[in-house]
Amino acid sequence: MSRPSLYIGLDSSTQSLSAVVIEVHGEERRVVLQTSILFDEVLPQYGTRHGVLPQTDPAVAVSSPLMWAEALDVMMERLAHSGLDLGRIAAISGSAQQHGSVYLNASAGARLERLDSTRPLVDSVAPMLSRPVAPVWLDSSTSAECQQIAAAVGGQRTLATHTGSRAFERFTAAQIRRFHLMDPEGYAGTDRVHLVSSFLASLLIGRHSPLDPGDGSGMNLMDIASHEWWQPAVDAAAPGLHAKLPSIVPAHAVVGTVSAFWQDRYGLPPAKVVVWSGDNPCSLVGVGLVREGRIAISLGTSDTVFGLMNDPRVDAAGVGHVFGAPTGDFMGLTCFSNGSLARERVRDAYGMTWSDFARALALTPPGNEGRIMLPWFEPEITPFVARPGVRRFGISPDDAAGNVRAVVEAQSMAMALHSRWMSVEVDTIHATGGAAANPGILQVIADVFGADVWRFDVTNSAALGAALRALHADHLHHNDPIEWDDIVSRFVRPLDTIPITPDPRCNEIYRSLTNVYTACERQALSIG
Ligand code: XUL
Repeated sequence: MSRPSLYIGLDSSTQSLSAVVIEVHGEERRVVLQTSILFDEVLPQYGTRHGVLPQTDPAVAVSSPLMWAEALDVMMERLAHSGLDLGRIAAISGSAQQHGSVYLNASAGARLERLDSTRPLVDSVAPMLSRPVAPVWLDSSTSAECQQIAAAVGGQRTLATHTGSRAFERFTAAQIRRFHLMDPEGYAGTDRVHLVSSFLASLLIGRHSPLDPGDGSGMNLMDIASHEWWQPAVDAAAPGLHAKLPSIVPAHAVVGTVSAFWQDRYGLPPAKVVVWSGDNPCSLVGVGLVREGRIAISLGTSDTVFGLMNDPRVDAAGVGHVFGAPTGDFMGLTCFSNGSLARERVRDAYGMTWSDFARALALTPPGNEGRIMLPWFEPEITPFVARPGVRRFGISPDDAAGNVRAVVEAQSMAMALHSRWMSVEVDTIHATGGAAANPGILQVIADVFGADVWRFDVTNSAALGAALRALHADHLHHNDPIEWDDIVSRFVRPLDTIPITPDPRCNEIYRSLTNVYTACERQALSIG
């Protein structure tokens, strides 16, 4: 009988680099290792807070590409010493926070080919950078550039129809444009603009890696239907940009093998490297969504609502995004930046623990007696709020329990309201992320959506999704394809035997409260 194969999924998220290793032996498939490196703790020399470099302007959010590279070095060393039989690694793929961009100079191509395995990876990477920092998805400083790009291509709707989203501040086109305008010399000295995903894949394979349609669709530059760069947007972003962009390959493409650097440094085999993707496309398969009809809610640094779509239905109101899915279909996604961040702020404001927070939720009535909060502690992506500030309607800041319920209800109603554009009939929700451990929060979500909520033990859903993509691509490569349903059913199982079900009376309450919430949002945004 053949030896079991290992597949590695890496996830470079905002705050950490994680790895999930799965073992496949015929019909037997299981996760054999999960491990994470928290950037702030393990690599404090870079000075990040929650993975982002401190800035005086709250609209600016950048991080360090060298920190991500060093984390990859540390992770590979960790895997090499984990006791795994490295010779059995069949393929590696990866996931990374979406939208972030890394700027490399013309020497990068040659330098990638001769990374010095006797020295830390960062020593070889530092001279490749044409910009020391990488803007990340939390950045909201590019409103002017968004307007300029939208105007140049004939308006937001045209841009959304082609690229899957209207112009968004954190999307790569606006970020590249701002770099070109603020630092023309730095832009001129840039030979290749990578996403975080393709940058890290390049370090693994020792040459410039292409990117996949899932991450490519987070740039406002790729034609969502043809998976090619959409020239009007590319031209609108910055001069000469087309030549600086990676190529786009299908999500199952093998882009190279683990380079000599890793073989010599840690004894890794020349395993296949499958193109990396964004964390949301990877999470889609990591939470088992390979067909239309269900959605996932990920309660993490950002809260995201996403689901697979058979067709690229674009959001007319412009809050949501259409990305490519690893299955070759599409996915709809709406992102909220005040996710765990807002829940933590409320918890901390009243000196609570998470248990106190859960108790406060349990002690307050669904609907909170009609009281509403808009929890915009930081700039918000959905709806777009440039200047943060918490708004309270009928609720006193002194009412600790009332504020706990208010933040959870507001977030749930915002998720329901701003995901309607996907036109997915939702009867089942897959909940993941840290806050999915709190059943009280999931009950509010079930009641607001009127849907069953299943919890999944996938704090590492993106890394797991990347490992599953590696498995899927490797089998395809050997003309032995495995159906996506089959792949996810072995790995993605709910934590509980029964779901959290909606209470019809509470669902009724939230139906009318969502109208009130909508009016509050509109008033706060001065559009109603
Ligand atoms: C999605 C988004 C975030 C990041 C988080 O559009 O901005 O979910 O991908 O890593």
